[in-house]
Amino acid sequence: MERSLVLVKPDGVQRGLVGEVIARLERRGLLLAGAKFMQVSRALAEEHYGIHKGKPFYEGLIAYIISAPVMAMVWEGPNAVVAIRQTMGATRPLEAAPGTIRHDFALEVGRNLTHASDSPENGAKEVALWFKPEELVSWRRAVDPWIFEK
Ligand code: D4T
Repeated sequence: MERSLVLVKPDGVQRGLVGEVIARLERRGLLLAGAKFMQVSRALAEEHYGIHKGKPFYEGLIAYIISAPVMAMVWEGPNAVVAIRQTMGATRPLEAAPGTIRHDFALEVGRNLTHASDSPENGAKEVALWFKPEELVSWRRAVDPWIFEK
């Protein structure tokens, strides 16, 4: 089953939106496989956002993600990466579709509330970067056959 790292970033935590994000992912039918409330170190932030190093927004992005605690989670399901990014909405909140988290709760790209992995490969990489294997729970819900076709 495909996995994605999901972060409720510091702005989402400060604004009391952790429950809202979890509720929307649960309601969609996705399965929670891990969660931890944590302060992100600069080292982890730099590794996670390594691809953006040198870009004009890089320093601000690192400062933002380490500014206060985040809720880090792993969610899984069929095509979880695409499904979760759809629930989050476009990176720039003004381009996010109505009904998505970023449309409904955000205005600026530098305060866009959440992170979600952008490919299954990056999902696996990011889950391994943020979580130890023993922090992940492999389980199934009784309702899964009513949500997952296979
Ligand atoms: P994250 O990684 O936060 O889920 O964002 P996305 O996957 O949706 O988008 P991204 O990797 O292109 O950008 C990472 C992060 O950088 C911030 N950002 C991005 C910014 O502050 N200014 C910008 O111009 C861009 C492109 C927002 C998300």
